[in-house]
Amino acid sequence: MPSLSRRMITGFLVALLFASAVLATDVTKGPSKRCREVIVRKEWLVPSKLAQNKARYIGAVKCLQALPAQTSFTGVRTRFDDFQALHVSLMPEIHLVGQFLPWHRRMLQVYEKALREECGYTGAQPYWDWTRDVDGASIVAASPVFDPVFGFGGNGIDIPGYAGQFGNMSDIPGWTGGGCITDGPFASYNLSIGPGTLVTNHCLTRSFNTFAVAFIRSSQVANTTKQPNFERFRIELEGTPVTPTLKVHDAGHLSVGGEMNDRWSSPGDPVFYLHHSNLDRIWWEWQSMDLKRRLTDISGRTSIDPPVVNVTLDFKLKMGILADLITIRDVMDVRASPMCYIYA
Ligand SMILES: *[C@@H]1O[C@H](CO)[C@@H](O)[C@H](O)[C@H]1NC(C)=O
Ligand SMILES: *[C@@H]1O[C@H](CO)[C@@H](O)[C@H](O)[C@H]1NC(C)=O
Ligand SMILES: *[C@@H]1O[C@H](CO)[C@@H](O)[C@H](O)[C@H]1NC(C)=O
Ligand SMILES: *[C@@H]1O[C@H](CO)[C@@H](O)[C@H](O)[C@H]1NC(C)=O
Ligand SMILES: [Cu+2]
Repeated sequence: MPSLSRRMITGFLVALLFASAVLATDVTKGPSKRCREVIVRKEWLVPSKLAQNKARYIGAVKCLQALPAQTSFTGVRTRFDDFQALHVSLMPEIHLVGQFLPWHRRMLQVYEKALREECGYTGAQPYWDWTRDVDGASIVAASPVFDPVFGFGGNGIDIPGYAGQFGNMSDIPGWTGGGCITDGPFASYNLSIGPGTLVTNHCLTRSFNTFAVAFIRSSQVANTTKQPNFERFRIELEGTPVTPTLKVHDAGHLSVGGEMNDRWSSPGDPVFYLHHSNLDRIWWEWQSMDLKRRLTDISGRTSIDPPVVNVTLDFKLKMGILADLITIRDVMDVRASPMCYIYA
């Protein structure tokens, strides 16, 4: 009966609106947390009609690569380099620790803000849902993310015997490419930060890996989001300093390889921001399953080396001169200020 089902739907919608209103007042904690605008982060793979949006995003990244640096990190030339150098400078204290996900959430939001406020970009940071590309494939090469025209360009040229960008990773099989990328909008942009902690003028390299893709499939993501608390969730997503198997964070970096596989200088590949946005989305998705608990659930040690100090919501997320010093508490709810975005 159409009228009955319409009434049921209306009732359901009213209940939903009521629930979200309650939720909103619950989490925004007063006017200071309210956003002027909440932007919607979308997946890169969304097809053709967004070609123009893709071009706008890439145009904005190229704009950051043309603006002068503001930080005083050694070797920085551009605004794009500022973010890469910040990541290099903090590398040992933002990975395999409790602040890993909060810190990268903040970094992405500051990068997104720079694209919008300094480069006229009006959209949101896109994300790369790798599961769509690799559930039925054993290399990321066919992904729209690596399209030479509407994406970030493809694999690096073949270097015989290549085994990872920085350090010897010949224990991991499946490397292809390894050299400079030759197509796409970033083939002509040389990086000055990296590899590792070095400052060298070098091209953007990639080395698509056929082994690592097995660890960024839907089954791995599902295993991550089913974890009951943040401690198990973050370990399932990032691993521990001694991880028996690859987890989605590392596996995403490895699947692209080259600069992306460099734990220090990986933000030199613009795809870094799409990969990390997807990890951030998975965290938000996991938080959304139980907001009551998970908007405040944080754990993990603050440093790999002893003494063991655990993170709390008051832990500060360093951004150098790139942004104000805020705490983990300030990034827990992506819908509230200063984050102000959601995922679609
Ligand atoms: C990398 O390590 C493997 C063994 O783990 C070794 O056989 C190889 O010679 C090393 N390559 C380089 C360039 O150090
Ligand atoms: C870019 O770096 C590569 C080495 O990775 C070098 O061969 C090339 O000359 C550089 N290009 C410019 C314009 O500096
Ligand atoms: C799934 O997560 C559990 C931890 O809860 C872990 O022991 C297991 O190795 C994971 N499985 C896969 C396929 O990653
Ligand atoms: C840190 O947290 C872990 C659980 O996540 C706990 O077992 C440990 O006792 C805590 N250590 C300190 C020093 O608080
Ligand atoms: Cu990182």
